[in-house]
Amino acid sequence: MNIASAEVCVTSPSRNFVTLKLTTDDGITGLGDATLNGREQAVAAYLREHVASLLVGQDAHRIEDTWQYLYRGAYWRGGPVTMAAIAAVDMALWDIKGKAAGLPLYQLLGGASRSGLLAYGHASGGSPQSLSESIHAHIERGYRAVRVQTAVPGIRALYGVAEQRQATGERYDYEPAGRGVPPPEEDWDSAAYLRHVPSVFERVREEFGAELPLLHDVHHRLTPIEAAKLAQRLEPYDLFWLEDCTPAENPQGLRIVRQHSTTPLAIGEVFNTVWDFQQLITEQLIDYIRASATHFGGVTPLRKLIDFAALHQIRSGFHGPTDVSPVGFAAQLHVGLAIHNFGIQEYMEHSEATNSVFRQSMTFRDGMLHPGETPGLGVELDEKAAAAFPYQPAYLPVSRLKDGTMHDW
Ligand code: EZ4
Ligand code: CO
Repeated sequence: MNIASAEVCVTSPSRNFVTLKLTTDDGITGLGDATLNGREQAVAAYLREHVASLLVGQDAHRIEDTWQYLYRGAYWRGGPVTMAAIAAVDMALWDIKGKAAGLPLYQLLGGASRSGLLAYGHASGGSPQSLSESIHAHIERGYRAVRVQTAVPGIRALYGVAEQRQATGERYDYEPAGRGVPPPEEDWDSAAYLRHVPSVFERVREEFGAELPLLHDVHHRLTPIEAAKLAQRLEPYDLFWLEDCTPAENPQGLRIVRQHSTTPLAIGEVFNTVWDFQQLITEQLIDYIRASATHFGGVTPLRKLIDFAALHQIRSGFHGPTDVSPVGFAAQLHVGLAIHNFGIQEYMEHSEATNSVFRQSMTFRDGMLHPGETPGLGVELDEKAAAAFPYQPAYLPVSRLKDGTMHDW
């Protein structure tokens, strides 16, 4: 069973997605997600110009060897563009293998280790009242865990707080990123943020009780000592995790956070290879792995990473924003169902438009996700529907301090 063709589809139903479709000489198709938010066309070009011709004629069953060929065989390796491209090839080959075997991917990974995956949704609010309403709305939709993001007095617009876009009259959505050029701008003030956030969790715990798992995402914006202060101040509110509290490039910074707090830490949604995680895992500096199949080179390396993490009692918390396509999301649902050290799965819910282009066997019931029983990944791309949503330039916002200094994402 050889690969006969490799085609790339860029479509924008609510936001841009890059999808690789491999077709074998006996007519089986496999899909892979290569979406890289704000840099989509770079990955599409990498696949079209540099990878597609290497794949045609190759044995579609040789997933490990193909992965090593594309990763190890290139002199310039790693980085988000390369690893998203390799991820798409890897996922598409797993999809094909599952369809050839007549089995959903999780069966090929060892079978189910649980009945479903605990999901968390994104609650947010510009005021205590609207935050409370957003948490209630999530619980009503079935969520048993929520991420809590909040507006901060003194910060005009803050990423992850959906309602602020109306308040500020800005021309962009928070999720997805803003469409058009240039990227929208937000502001940031670490001191204001540190003063405000603990009081928000105090109120949320008072209202919702001790049991609801609460998560919070800092999006890499604090220094290690600021993050340590936040993790320490949040300790009474018993977070499920504190996410991306410091810039991801500086793993030893988390030692300082660890010295001051037992708040569980999650990091790694922007990481691309196991090497980015090596020190964090071996030094026990994190509790949850935030990698996504899409930005980490696919199912093959994600499985190896999570098995490595298991040696250190670290669990999965794979990145599941709407900028991972339904194809990439399905891939990590299959991994999450099969592994032993599953922790939680982020779930942001794709739009109606996205779901009309990507038809999925995945289900969400009573707060639990399941990839379904369709052979392979369980996602089909409706190419006719996709063609109605051409690529649109779109960017995440950038952050500046009050004096104009660029700040970390
Ligand atoms: O901001 O994927 O935890 N989730 C997140 C996401 C990221 C987006 C950026 O593309 O941080 O919402
Ligand atoms: Co995040």
